[in-house]
Amino acid sequence: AEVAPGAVHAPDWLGADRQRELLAACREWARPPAGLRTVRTPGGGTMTARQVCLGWHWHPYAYARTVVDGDGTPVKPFPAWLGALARGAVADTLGPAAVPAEPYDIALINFYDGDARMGMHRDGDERSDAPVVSLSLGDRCVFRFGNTDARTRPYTDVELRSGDLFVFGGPSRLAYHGVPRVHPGTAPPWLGLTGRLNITLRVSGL
Ligand code: MD5
Ligand code: FE
Repeated sequence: AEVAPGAVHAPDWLGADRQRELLAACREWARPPAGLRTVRTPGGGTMTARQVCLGWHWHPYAYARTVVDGDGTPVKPFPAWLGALARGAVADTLGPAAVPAEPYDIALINFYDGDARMGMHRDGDERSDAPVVSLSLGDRCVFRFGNTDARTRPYTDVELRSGDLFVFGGPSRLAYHGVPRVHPGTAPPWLGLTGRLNITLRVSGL
C-alpha cells in the first residue's frame, strides 16, 4: 500500500523463515564488541530504543567507522546478503527502476522494549537520496509517518507488525517520522522475541 508518494508499506513481506534468520543475525550483531548500545543525544537526552550499526556507525548526527560514542571498536561489516535484501525490497515496492546504482552499506538496528519510543525526526545524515528500507520484527507498533515540513500534523499512523516492510523513497525519504508506541506482548509466539526490532538499510553516499 502506498501511504504517500514513494512511501510503500508491504505487510508480511518477510516470510517466517526470513524473520527467524534475521532475528538470529541481529542477536549476533548485538554482541560486543561494537554491539548494542544506548544512544545519547547532544542535548543530554537518552534514546529509549537501543541500537547497533553495521557498515557505518551512526551517532547523533553523523556517521563514523568506529563506535566513537561506545566502546571505540571498528563497526561490524555490512554483509552482502543484506544489500541483496534491500535491493529486492526496493524492486518489489517501487519497481526495478528505483533500485539505486550505489550499494546499500548501512544497517541501523533499533531494539525497542515495551516502553521504548522514537520521537518525530528526519533522517538527513546520509549523502544519498536512495530509498530507506525498513524491516520490523517482534511486537507491533504505531509508526507515525508525517510530512516534510514539520514534526507536527498532518501525519498518518500505520500499524507495523512482525515481517512488515516499509520503503521510503522519492519525496518521502525526508519526511518526519517516529514510533509513538509499541504494543508489548504482540510478537508472533513462534518468533521467540520479546519487544520490537527494526532494521533499516541505507546508502551512505560516503
Ligand atoms: C524504526 N527507525 O521503526 C524506524 C524505522 C531510524 C528510524 O526512524 O531513524 O532509525 S525507519 C523509518 C524511516 C526512515 C527513513 C525515512 C522515513 C522513515 N520516512 O520518510 O518516513 O525504528
Ligand atoms: Fe528515522
